[in-house]
Amino acid sequence: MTMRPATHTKARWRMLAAGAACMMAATMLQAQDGGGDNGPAQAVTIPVVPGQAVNHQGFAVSPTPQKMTLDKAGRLDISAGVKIRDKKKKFANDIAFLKQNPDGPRLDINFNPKTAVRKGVEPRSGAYRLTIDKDGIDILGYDERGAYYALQTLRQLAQSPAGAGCVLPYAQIDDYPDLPSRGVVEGFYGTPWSHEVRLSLIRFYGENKMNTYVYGPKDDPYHRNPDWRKPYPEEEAARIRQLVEACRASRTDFVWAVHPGQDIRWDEEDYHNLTAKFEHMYGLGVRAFAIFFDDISGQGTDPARQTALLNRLQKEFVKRKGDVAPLIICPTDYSKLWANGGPDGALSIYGNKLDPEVRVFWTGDYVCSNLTKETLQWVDSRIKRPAYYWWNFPVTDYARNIVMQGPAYGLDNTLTDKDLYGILSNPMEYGEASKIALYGVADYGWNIKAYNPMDNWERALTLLMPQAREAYKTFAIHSCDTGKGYRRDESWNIKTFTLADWNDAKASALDEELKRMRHAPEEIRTKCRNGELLREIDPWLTQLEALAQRCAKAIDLGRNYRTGQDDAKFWEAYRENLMTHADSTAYAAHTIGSLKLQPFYARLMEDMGKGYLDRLADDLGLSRQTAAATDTPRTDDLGISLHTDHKEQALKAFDRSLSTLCHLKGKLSIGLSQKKRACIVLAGRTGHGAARLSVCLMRADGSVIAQQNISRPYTYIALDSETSVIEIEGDGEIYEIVTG
Ligand code: 14T
Repeated sequence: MTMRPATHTKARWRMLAAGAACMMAATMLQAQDGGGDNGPAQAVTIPVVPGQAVNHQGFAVSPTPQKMTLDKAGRLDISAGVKIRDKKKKFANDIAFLKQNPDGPRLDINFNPKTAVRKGVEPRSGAYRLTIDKDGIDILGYDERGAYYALQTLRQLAQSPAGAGCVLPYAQIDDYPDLPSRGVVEGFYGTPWSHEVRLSLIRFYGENKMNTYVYGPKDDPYHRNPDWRKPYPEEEAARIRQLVEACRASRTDFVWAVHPGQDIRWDEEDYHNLTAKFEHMYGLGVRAFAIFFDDISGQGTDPARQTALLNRLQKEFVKRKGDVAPLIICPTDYSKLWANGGPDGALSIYGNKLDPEVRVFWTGDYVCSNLTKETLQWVDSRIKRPAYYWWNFPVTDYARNIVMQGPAYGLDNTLTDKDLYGILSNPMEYGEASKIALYGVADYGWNIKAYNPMDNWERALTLLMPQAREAYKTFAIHSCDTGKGYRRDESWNIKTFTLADWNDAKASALDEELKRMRHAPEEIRTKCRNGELLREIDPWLTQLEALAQRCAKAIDLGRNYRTGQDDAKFWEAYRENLMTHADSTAYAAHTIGSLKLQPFYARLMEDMGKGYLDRLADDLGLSRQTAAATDTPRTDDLGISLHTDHKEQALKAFDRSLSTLCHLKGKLSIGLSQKKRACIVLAGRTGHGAARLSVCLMRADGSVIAQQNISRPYTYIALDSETSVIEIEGDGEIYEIVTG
């Protein structure tokens, strides 16, 4: 994996932060329940997920058809097979889901633009009509792709729970895509997808009527500098050829992207290097190309040169070949955040000079942002064509500690192909786990008005993990927010609370969800049949369980806390439920539930900790004033003096905070400048072994009054009037010492 230079990364954060600022201004704001719900870290407001689950009565088709009339009273039973007439002999590999039977009801598959249009099928690639009635099944595509899509619809109906694999409702489906292009751009930083994952995704594109896969992984050296000029070595080349073939089977356009901008020279030699590479890719079967100029500096960014290059390639390569699709360009100015919108800016240069057939990528107002009418009006008026939307979702290369499992939302429902040419999602390096989001993108690009993000997400969960659907939902609902940049709603099914607004009903409701969370990982691990998906999400499943565990224990602690009984037991359980350094490190690497649940846990623990220390102080007759937390406790105020080689460390045992502790190795001597009645030591171990500490009480002359071992986390030591020094010695962690 290549790393970007630090300066680049910094700039990137500024941009992403600006994105978050815009999100705050969003009109659909989440109603914050009960105040303080999310703790101090959640000052941002995140738009709620639009839409809601719909009852599809057992027949869900993906993507949502434009017009579908089902007559469930009529049923065509194809359990004994169908008699297939594949007029053009193109679909032999697409009918494996059907049993064939020369005596069964007939299935006619045909496509032909003229006939189709005459019969009212939309005149565009991918359009089809599917009819199912007592006489059999008719498929008429506008083109081959349309007929293939009709077969996908038929397969989905047959495999629907209500169809039980073979009983179809009578149906008339007139369907076509809203946008010419729908699909995926493998354009993220990080480990590129494996060959197997790519093949699995390519199947998924076809099944869900996506028609474009742009291959442009940032960490493929033959895609960008230094090696974009070189042909792929034999093995890699063979794999690309296989991808192209798989795409052909999925009726998906394979677009090979080159990223030459960082070191391109605007001379004949590099022009020929580029065409030679294109020829090489053409030889591997590639028939569509993109050139990326994103994230570069230097002479490669020159929009006039970029334009001249693409125009020349259109003329001398694309047109000359005759069977190559128009080029796609990713501008250096791919987001409004830094795009020069002036008449001399890159976008206007494209608008005025770039071959009108060339498609132009656009990510929106920010790098990761919502798809709005405004952003398209802004860019389209400059590039003078409908932009090609590159959606940086569910990509997580800027927040690598999360796995994005949330709904695909933030896409305007009123757009048409006049506003944009297509939508491509830039996914995560976890290809299988990206399918939830891709299922949404497929649906949106096909039928924009009907797009219902929440319903789509619910359907995706069923499709992707039918064996453990509810468990996957539980995992997914707490795996949505990025924590930075492009914020996403998360955990919308729960209401959290604080110690101050504790409510038993809320506590038990949350407990129920936490129970589901605790059991979800095991359920998923045993029942999910997609091994690769399991491997991808495994570390987050572990964190889901741990998070649920500590939240549930925090609630239990809350119940104990509120009874106000047994200081020793409370501390033992409390300390057990603090995150160790290792816990925090693991959670930081694979974060889940960061919008609501982790803040809930942290806040509840903190509030209980403070309250508990106050209580101990009360018991020892200290005023709460004295016990109030100060960042650097003043030993004078506490009536003590400390004698140790590590005073900084030692002070942490007196700072009235349980979230800081003193790792004691050796001796800590506490001089009592005021008489004290008792001393409570809150100690413990993080990780392994019990604390091994001993306490020695001494008179002013150094003579010993008493000595005892501290083996329990909570130790109460009664002091007599002669005690003037408390010496603690050994190896262990002291969270707090309260004397009074
Ligand atoms: F080409 C673009 F449209 C684009 O989005 N480029 C990259 C993309 O590869 C990456 O996956 C995505 C999400 O992080 O954002 C772009 O990368 C950036 C964005 C920045 F703001 C790289 C540096 C930045 F400063």
